[in-house]
Amino acid sequence: MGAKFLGLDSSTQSLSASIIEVEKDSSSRLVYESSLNFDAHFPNYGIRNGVIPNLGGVAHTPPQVWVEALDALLQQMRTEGIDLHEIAAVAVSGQQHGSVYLNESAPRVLAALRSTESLASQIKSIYSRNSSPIWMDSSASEECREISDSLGGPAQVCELTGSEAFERFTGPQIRKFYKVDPQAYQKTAFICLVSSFIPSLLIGKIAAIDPGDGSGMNLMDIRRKNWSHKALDATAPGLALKLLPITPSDQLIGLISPYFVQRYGFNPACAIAPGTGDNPSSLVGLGLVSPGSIGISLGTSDTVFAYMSQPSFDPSGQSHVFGSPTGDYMSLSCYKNGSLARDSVRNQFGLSWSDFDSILQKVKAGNDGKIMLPYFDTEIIPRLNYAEVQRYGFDANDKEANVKGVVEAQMMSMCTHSEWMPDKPERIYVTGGASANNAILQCMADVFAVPVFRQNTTNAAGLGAALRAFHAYLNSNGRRASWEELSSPYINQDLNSALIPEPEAEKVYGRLKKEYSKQEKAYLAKRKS
Ligand code: ADP
Ligand code: XUL
Repeated sequence: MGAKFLGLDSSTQSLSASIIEVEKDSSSRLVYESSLNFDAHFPNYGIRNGVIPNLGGVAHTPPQVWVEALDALLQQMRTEGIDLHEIAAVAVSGQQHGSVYLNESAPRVLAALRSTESLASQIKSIYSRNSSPIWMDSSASEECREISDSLGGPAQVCELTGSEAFERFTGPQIRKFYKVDPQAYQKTAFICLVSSFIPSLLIGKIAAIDPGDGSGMNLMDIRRKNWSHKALDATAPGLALKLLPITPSDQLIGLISPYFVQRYGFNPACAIAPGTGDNPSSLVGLGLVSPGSIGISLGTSDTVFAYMSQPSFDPSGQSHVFGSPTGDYMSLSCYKNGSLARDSVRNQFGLSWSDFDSILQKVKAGNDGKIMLPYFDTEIIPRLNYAEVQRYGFDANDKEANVKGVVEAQMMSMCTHSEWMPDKPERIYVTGGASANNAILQCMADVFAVPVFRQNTTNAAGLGAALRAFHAYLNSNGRRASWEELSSPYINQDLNSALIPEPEAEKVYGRLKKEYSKQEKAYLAKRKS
């Protein structure tokens, strides 16, 4: 039996576990997956789809949900008979940008956890803020402007940090916290991301942030991969003292804390690798460790991403450059109207996924000229701080047109807005909950006009985390395995199982993409005037 590595993915709606087993020749296979949905397991927090509902543009989650989920998932794994003693190393993938605010008692409390009591009950006093702003928050526009002005304008912020200032990015959120509640900000001794908070619980001390998730903050110098003091100063006073230095992705950050050894049977020698964001983690989970293919994640957010050897910026300023766990870079475009927009159409008409699927297949490519702009919620691309679905040639009651319209719009928007990415994709690798849906993937293949490949799992972020744990573990033992080698067992090369563009549909979308862009431009111009 080979060594095992555990990836934990703390995403918007759930916490998931992925275990890989490694053979002597370093090849590995996925041997276990499980997931725990936040809404279903923790109804007492009143969250919906992982978020406190009805706060307008504010999107927060109580971090205690993520903490309770960690205990509950490990307990569930034990109950299923998983021997956690076999795990050699663990890495975490976290929803990006979300931040957790801790007071000065945190290091003491984390170092002294007793295995007889739950994590949540022991750490409830370590927060300087009870809820965490997450990536869906769109309420920090003023702070984005202030940071941008102070750093010389949007282009300068992008050149320095890899992205223009965005509402959901951690820097603008920290600035907002400092302005709204300066006393609580003052009492904050440490600021973590979701991807460094969970590892902090695992090692029993505050864990550092890696370049992959650090680049989602508007605080990290994207080329040097350390904090930019100019950006920190533009954000909030004393911020440097609240952040640990950025840690390289391939170096272990500690051993698992005795709490997890005693409570769940982990081996005391089990090592913890740095956490990173779910998109950087998916990048390596999908094997995107060199140019040529793109990844699309159809999770709560829809994202389009690709490996880059050097930073190259979106001229429109709508997308991002992040660090990649390989030590290089990645491009990323993110949409807020992803799964929840598809869910909203499905729920409106009371459809199952299989009904949704049948309609998508039945209605011809092009939706008889009917076009939707799918802004069920505020949007990131294009940047909109209001929700307003636009329907051209149909209304909200037309079931077929709405189902086809939402998916076509999402695919056409992702395709047209990722044209800036340096490499033209030859293949798309997909992940995320909705990547289980063939009809959605067929529409993707037709719109992008390239084959779409699925993995054995819909959670590349969790798989990527397990692979990162393995990579950092090898590195710490003086063995440098290439990312190509580590990720190759998971790359689906089988064209027979891929979704192939249909020539007629491809032609239709060739025309319709132009029409979609025209409608989008006209709508934005109308809203501006
Ligand atoms: P996250 O990781 O962001 O929490 P997931 O990747 O787990 O989210 O995706 C969750 C979403 O997957 C749900 O909101 C749901 O809309 C979508 N989903 C699940 N199954 C299907 C399906 N068969 N077809 C389309 N969408 C699906
Ligand atoms: C990426 C982004 C989302 C979150 C949640 O910039 O905001 O994809 O990582 O998954």
